[in-house]
Amino acid sequence: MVETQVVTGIATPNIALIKYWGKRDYTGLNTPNNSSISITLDETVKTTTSVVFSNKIKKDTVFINGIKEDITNKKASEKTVYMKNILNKMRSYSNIKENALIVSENNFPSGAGIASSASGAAALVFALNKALELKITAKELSIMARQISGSACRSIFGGIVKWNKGIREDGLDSYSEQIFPESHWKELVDIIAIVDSGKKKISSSIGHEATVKTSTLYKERPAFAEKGVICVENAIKNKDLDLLAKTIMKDSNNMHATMLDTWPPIMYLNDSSKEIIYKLHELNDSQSNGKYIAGYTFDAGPNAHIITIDKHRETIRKMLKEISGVKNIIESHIGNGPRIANEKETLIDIKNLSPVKKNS
Ligand code: 2P0
Repeated sequence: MVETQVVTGIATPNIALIKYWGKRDYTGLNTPNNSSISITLDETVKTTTSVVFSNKIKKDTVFINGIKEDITNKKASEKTVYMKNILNKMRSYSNIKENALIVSENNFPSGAGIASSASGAAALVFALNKALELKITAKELSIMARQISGSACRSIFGGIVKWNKGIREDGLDSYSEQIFPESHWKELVDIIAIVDSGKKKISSSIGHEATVKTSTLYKERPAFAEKGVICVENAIKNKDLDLLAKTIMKDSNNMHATMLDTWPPIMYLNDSSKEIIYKLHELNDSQSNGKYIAGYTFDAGPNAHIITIDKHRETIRKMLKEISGVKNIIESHIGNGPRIANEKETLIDIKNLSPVKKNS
């Protein structure tokens, strides 16, 4: 890098159709007990991350959603430490050794039922790869992103993505790959029903570990999820919405059953989530041809992701509007993965080496 330049990466969250819950490693590798499949969302929901390296920056500085995070602080959160480790690792591969300014923002509220850690980590490693002139492959970026937050390794790709669990202790065979491009099934849509925009009481990281340690039911889960991965892959290949809907609902229910079986129990679903589950089963069971038209899936929170195709959007929206606990609805189709943004999208004021001021 001849002169200081700002690089901006944009990445979007992903929603797992077959879930990742439970790790083999808790030291920061985030290697999972089972493979998983997800859809990467479009830019309706996205994280934008700008980075710059300069000898005018006194120490590595990070702003997330307008708040300065001290990544050099010894009391920093686990995810912040993982982020610092990846920044240092990627910088060690580069000729660029200066300190970094990183500014990251989500265009969706943190309580929107969408995992911002996945898009955040993916946007960061994507931007760092370019800013540090590394030319690291997407597979390796997936491994880097996984070490900040497990599910982030799937947001490195667009379309339908599979995270192969891998078996190696060093995690080098645990990464994601695109199995179908976004163009394969364009009509597929995630209708997100927000029933609670508050922060979750138990973080995913704590939940993963507690479930593996204490749930008896969990012993069955990895094998069940692996079968689900094959089933979802076939359902998507054949655009079989009935099979897709049934498989993802069973997987979500299975994961939440292991959470409830954790000691002390973990319950992410609330009464409105349960009402959505009952209403969607009623709607599916009332179809005259016996085929399901949509499936729900819930992450580590009460907000529903209803996976369907455009043809049934209005029917689903009508169903959701009749549920009083549904506060907001967000819709996202399949996206095409991370990209380097243009100058207009930058979040860094290069003259002052600071975050750009809003409305300026
Ligand atoms: C998933 N979740 O597959 C599952 C479904 C939540 C339920 O991945 O500790 O934030 O950073 O590896 O990735 C949430 O877990 O956990 C998650 P860490 P992460 O999307």
